[in-house]
Amino acid sequence: MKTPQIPLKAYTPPHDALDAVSRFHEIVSQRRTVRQFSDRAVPREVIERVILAAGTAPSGAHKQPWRFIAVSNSEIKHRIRMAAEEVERDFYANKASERWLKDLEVFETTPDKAYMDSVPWLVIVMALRTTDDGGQVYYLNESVGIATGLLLTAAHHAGLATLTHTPSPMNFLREVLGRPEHERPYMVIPMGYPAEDCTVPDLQRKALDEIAVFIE
Ligand code: IYR
Repeated sequence: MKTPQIPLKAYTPPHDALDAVSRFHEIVSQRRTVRQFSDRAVPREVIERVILAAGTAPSGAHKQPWRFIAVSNSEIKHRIRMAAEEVERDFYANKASERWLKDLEVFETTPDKAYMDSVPWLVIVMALRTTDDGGQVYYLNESVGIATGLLLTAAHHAGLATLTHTPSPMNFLREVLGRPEHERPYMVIPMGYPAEDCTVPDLQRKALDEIAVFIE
């Protein structure tokens, strides 16, 4: 059966294109990865919408090969923290190269992930290695990467701070969360308001001529 075609409802911004994209850039340029979170509550409805926004991502053959596990349960957050810290202790003590540790100095990261207890939500992104009924998926990393980018952007748009955390290995998540084999843990994303005294490293973003090449 052929999928029916419908007319595209094209999105027209309320401002001209340059004005619209400039406003958007202004908003997203304020996003920073945060490692100090407030315990201020975030309603579940907000997280639901953020996830719905992530779920608008394009995906290979529209298989939508992602699942977002949103955890506010203190006991489960704590179990994730404990397991993640164990993995990170091994990373800092044994796995990371000298160069890697040097590159991380500016972020002052350590195996201590105390914010995983205080942050109101941990959103764990799962990449589906097959569809839920065992079917093929395509361009899995690209698809889930785009969805995760939208998740971070939607959270930022709602005033929420995020952190992209990839403890490695992170198989423990499937067990702690009771998730099936075909869900591959992709990223752990603490999501909440930044702490009032939150600081971030003074980093600069690359200029346009460093990230873009125009061939006209
Ligand atoms: N996963 C570790 C180390 C770490 C690695 C990178 I690359 C970062 O950009 C930040 C941290 C941790 O979370 O501490």
